[in-house]
Amino acid sequence: MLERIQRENDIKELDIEELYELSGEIRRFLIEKISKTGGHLASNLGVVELTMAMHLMFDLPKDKIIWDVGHQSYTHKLLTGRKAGFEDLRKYGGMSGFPKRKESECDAFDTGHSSTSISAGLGYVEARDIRGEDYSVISVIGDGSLTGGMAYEALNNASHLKTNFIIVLNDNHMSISENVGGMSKYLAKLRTADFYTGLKRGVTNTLHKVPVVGDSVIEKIRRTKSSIKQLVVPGMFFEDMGITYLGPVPGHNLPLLCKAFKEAGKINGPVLLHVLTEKGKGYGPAEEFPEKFHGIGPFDIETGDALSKKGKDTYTDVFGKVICDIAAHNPDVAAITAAMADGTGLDRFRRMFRKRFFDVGIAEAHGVTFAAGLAAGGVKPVFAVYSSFLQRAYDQIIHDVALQNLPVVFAVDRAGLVGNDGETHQGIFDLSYLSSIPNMVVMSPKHKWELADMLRFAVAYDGPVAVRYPRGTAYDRYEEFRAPVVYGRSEMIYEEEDIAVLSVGHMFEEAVGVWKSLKEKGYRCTLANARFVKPLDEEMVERLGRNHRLLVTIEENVQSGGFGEHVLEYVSRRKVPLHVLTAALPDDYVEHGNIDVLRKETGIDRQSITERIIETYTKVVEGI
Ligand SMILES: Cc1ncc(C[n+]2csc(CCOP(=O)(O)OP(=O)(O)O)c2C)c(N)n1
Repeated sequence: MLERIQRENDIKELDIEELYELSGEIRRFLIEKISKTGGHLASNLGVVELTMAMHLMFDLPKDKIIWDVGHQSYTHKLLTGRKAGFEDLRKYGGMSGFPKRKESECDAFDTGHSSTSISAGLGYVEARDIRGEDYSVISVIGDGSLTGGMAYEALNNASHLKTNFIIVLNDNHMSISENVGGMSKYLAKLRTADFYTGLKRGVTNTLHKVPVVGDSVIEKIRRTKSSIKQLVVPGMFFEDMGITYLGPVPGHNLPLLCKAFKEAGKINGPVLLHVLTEKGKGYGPAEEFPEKFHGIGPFDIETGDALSKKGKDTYTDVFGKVICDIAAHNPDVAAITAAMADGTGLDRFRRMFRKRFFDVGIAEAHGVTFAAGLAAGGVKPVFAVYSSFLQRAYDQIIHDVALQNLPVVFAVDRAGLVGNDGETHQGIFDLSYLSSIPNMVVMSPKHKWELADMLRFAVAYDGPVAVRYPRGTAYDRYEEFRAPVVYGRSEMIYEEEDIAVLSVGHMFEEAVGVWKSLKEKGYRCTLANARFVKPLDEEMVERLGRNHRLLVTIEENVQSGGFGEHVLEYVSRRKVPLHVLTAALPDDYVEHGNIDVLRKETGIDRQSITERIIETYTKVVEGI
């Protein structure tokens, strides 16, 4: 059947038996491909029928399907003629793991971060209505993503609509791990309601047909506070906001899903279609361990075991262990995650210090202000968060934390290039956005021991402080370089003259390579580790200015506003006699791919940096 799907809307040629066959083929295809390339499996297996139903009931690319996060769009990609793309899924130059407008006309909106789909969908709806156009807009949001505040802002804003807008709530009661919070509990109650009696319009119509039951009775039912109302009119939370609730619909029943979409399409206003799906559906290991199969590397299909064996500690592992050790000795330390307990290494903390662990849902902005509140109340919060997701909370960091100089620790994971997740997930802006904030201290460790030392320093520090470290194996050489972390002080590793290489955090590993090749080629070269991006170690810059001609900064962050620019600004302002060469990422978004390939492509691999240094130094010496 899959062979017959060459492009969008081809699915409409299949009869019901063939459609059932297709759903099985899609699942087998996804399991087989993702077992080789890695990717998001469990969420995709859960939405096979839901995606098929949308493709059957709507007309792409005229109608707009907007995925939230977008990690569950693989079936959508298959049904829009992108089967061949799965060979190179998430590889450099290959197909993205997320919807991309530049990849297909059928991808209505780019995503990667959560809780945006209702806002974007509402924008489409208003644009459609302003321009007098005629198409359907369907935003698909998971129950996990519905923990993000933006989703509520959008629902609130959508309530006035008098034209159709379909919001599909894809409820598998899971975020990456078990979903959290009051809305999740509320949805759990709705799950037991019957789809047909749950169709509010149906209920209203039925009541109208009974002679003695008039509008007043219906109104009374709607106004009562009793749980009986819940049985008659489920989804009151949405209904009371002016959003028609339809459901819950069994999410693996294709005919029922199609019927529900037909109903939803008739409503002149916003409608929330509550669809119940199972994460990992159709593949035993993913059904049993949906968290493990949320995003996974290559694995063995028979056993479900990951093919890459656990190697050395990652920076995340080191953070997870050290923060538990710190908390064991300091009862004031609390940890916060925004739905990423495992990803950030806080799973152990969750088990060990239940009362001091907070999963706030996919709500980074709230997480930051919540941390500020904890700090104001005397607790020492450590917010472990991915660099790209912390972007969401820029104002909260300024307004709620830094302005009041509150001692919140930001453990900024996945800083720098992250690889296969691509543009939306690269953590390449944090040095710029954090170091522009007054009161903020920004550090980055060169190896695993320094991460431990910096975390201890950060927890003891009385003000806002960020420690940023990357994805992947923690560097475990140069253990002997472990001088105590001193506020605002960098670290000299090897001192010579002429050329000085000053690196930030994990780029130390590349810097060592650069330094070695320069030495091999006969250059005299100093190697130093910045440690602090803010405040800048001005003394070190002055010291290097005395016997060097070229200072090279190396960081995995965009050039604009990054460490190199801070050094440049200082050198220029204080007229330090140094030429500065900044190795950083260009003013651009970096697509998906292997990190080594991406570094090469963006010119921050050791070979490219070495070549640039030699070229620049030659010019400096020749006075060009
Ligand atoms: C702002 C932001 N924070 C965190 C994440 C990481 N993340 C990706 S998917 C996901 C869970 C989403 O759960 P849900 O919406 O229920 O989708 P499901 O995977 O269960 O289908 C999280 C936390 C993200 N993409 N964006």
